Amino acid sequence: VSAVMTLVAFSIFVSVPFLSLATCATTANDAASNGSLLWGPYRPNLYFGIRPRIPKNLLAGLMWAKVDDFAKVQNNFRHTCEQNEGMAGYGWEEYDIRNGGRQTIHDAGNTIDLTIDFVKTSGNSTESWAARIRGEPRADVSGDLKTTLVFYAGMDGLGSLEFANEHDDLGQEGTVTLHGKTADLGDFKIDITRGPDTNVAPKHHHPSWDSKPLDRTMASSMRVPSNALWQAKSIMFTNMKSEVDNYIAEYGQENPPPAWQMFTVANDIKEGNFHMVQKTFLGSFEFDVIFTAIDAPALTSAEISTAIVRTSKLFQTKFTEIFAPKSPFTDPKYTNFSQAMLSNLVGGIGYFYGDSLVDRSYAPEYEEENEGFWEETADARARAQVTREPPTELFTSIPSRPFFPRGFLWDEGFHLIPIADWDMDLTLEIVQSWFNLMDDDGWIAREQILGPEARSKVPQEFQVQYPHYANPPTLFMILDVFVDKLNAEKYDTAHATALKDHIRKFYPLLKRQYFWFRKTQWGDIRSYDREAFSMKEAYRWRGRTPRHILTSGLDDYPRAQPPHPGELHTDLISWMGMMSRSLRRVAESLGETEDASDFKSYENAIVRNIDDLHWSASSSMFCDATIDDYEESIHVCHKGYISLFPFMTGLLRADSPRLKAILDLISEPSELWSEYGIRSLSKKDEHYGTDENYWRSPIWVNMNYLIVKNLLDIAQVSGPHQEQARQIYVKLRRNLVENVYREWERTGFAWEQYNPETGQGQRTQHFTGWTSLVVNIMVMPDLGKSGKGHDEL
Ligand code: 6A9
Repeated sequence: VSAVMTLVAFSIFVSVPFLSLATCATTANDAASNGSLLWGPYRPNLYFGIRPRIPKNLLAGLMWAKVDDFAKVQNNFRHTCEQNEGMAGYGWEEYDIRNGGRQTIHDAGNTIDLTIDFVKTSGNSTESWAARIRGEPRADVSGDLKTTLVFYAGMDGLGSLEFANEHDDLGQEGTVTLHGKTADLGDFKIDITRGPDTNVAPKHHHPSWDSKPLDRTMASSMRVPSNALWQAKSIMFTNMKSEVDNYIAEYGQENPPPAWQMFTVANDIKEGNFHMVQKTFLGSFEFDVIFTAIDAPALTSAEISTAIVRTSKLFQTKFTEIFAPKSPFTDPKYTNFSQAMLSNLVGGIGYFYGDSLVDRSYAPEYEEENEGFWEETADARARAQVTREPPTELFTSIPSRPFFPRGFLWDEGFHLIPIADWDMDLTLEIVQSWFNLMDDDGWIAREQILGPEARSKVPQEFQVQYPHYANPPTLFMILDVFVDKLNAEKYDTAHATALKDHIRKFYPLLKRQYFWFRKTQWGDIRSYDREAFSMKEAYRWRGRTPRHILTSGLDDYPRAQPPHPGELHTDLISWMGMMSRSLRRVAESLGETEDASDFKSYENAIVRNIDDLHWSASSSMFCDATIDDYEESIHVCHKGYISLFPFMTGLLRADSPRLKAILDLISEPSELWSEYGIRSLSKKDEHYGTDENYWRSPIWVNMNYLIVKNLLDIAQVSGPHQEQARQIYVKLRRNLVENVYREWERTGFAWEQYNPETGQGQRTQHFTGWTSLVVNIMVMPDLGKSGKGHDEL
């Protein structure tokens, strides 16, 4: 009973973040009209959170906890995805953004496995959806498991939402219904069903429950500030706490109700903008949440069952067509794995809306012209004049639901590689959404931290974005995919025309961003004594500190020491080469011939200068460059991903004299090769595995994807290194897939990076962003000869 005291000591408050200036996103109506994309689990930071792709509208979510122990209930409540909640794996096993899919949640801490089938059905005019929520006690459960679940819906902004039931009906009618209305959605209802008769409520054995609904369904309404709605768990606890206080006032410490009767929201239906439905079950359970237009018949439980089966079949058929793994990954275990990886990537797509913080002071310190510039820029950042930019929207996939549930620019180009094969129109929507964020100069912020919910996950010093900081332009890799589609003969004319129209719409933005990169990230080549400078193609990331170039994406990879304004970066010039090439191809496909020839000459000059400025003959590798104490230009060589960049961005031809050295470096076990993938830094580098060791040895799947893909390209055309490339390709492809698979099987998760000595997944858990590229790697051709190519290396 003393535990009752501890629970009374909840530290609960609902903080009210800054008022946001509501502006209307111009694309909201487009979004609403794109029916099959309207609804989804677009709050991927939650285990299950639904919203439409419309700003300031309905938000729904699910929370649950095991309720057998006073002291633990508060910590047991699940809502936002967290890495430290003892999950034994969770995620989408099948998911197609158009139809829905199935998520399972293995909640070891609460000894329950949840299965959530989410299905979308489009009626005549309205999009409907249903979620079937099922719980099954885990094998190791002790005694009678009592689980409480709270489904909530909140109305952000203008619109109404209220219970249709009278207080007394609950439990008698079985279904609890919310009625709502917004300008975009019209009149709608949400039914929370009672579920089948197999559901059992815990026995009622305390006088406090004499007047409560027998099936333990409680409905509770509250009014909370719109911009605090995302704090649903605190809101619920606030509500629960006053109930708990009431129980204690009435029954004292001597005879309190058991935990599962005490941890309840108030059974209190009234006007408000936040409504909860709480259900408590003994053992396994099932119920549905159904969204339909108000005058449409709600989907019956049988119809939902049919929709679930149909959704699964459609997914399986489509998956087999597009992503059936190729040899040697034909075992069904790889198919399940691949389906889960793709589904988590697509199921992780979110819709974000909110204001963001930008320093638009354009302070002179940010010019980075002087030696020691990083001290000036650090000072300037400390004194930053931060403006709160008006709300923007972003439709994007994310690196990781528990840890980075928001958009990252260069991650997104990688995410869209599998997505483009799966759903081209979806890809266009996402690319469009990102390009809509571009400012007048051509800048897109690297990290999209929109609104207070997103900011709550980011330490303050990382919240502000700077309009002179770049990030690799990986969305241009997707433009290449678009152009490939256009050029593919089998692409039908209607699709090709639509795609071309889209690209034409993007085109001015692409150019604007390209010239923003050239204007802001140019490299100073005055101190370099080289020939081929007519085109001055050289580049330097802005925003570096002695230890990091966060803007490059390879945060702590070793670079020139100390930083110097005359430094030149191999990865950035390579990205610029890739960008020039894609733009040239886009311009060609649109018939913009003059532009195409301009981009072609930039492309050529970049390729020439990569060789001229970045190839170190003495080290036989590509290197960064800088200016030393004697004002001489020198190379800064650290074998690793940076030295592979001209290759990884597809700028080395099959007959390039540099290729042999690259292939040797990749395949050398004492340098980059490991049994689990290519390491970020050579084992022989003095910085190998040191300090943060983020990009200083671990294996990253996005970079490995580029390596495999370019090996494949070299292996498929005749050339002096074709056979060597083929052999490395066969073995690397196998190592990568097998390792990510093994770790997924072992831990239940995909990981941010993999340990080069053991292959173990590490850093961020549930990293379902670019690690999902294994899906594409599995469908690449097996170039192994007689099935044992892997033994030839
Ligand atoms: C800091 C801490 C809860 C780092 O995947 C996103 C990025 C990549 O773009 C980048 O290349 N990740 C890579 O080096 C993760 C960045 C996370 C920054 C957030 C706040 C959160 O604390």
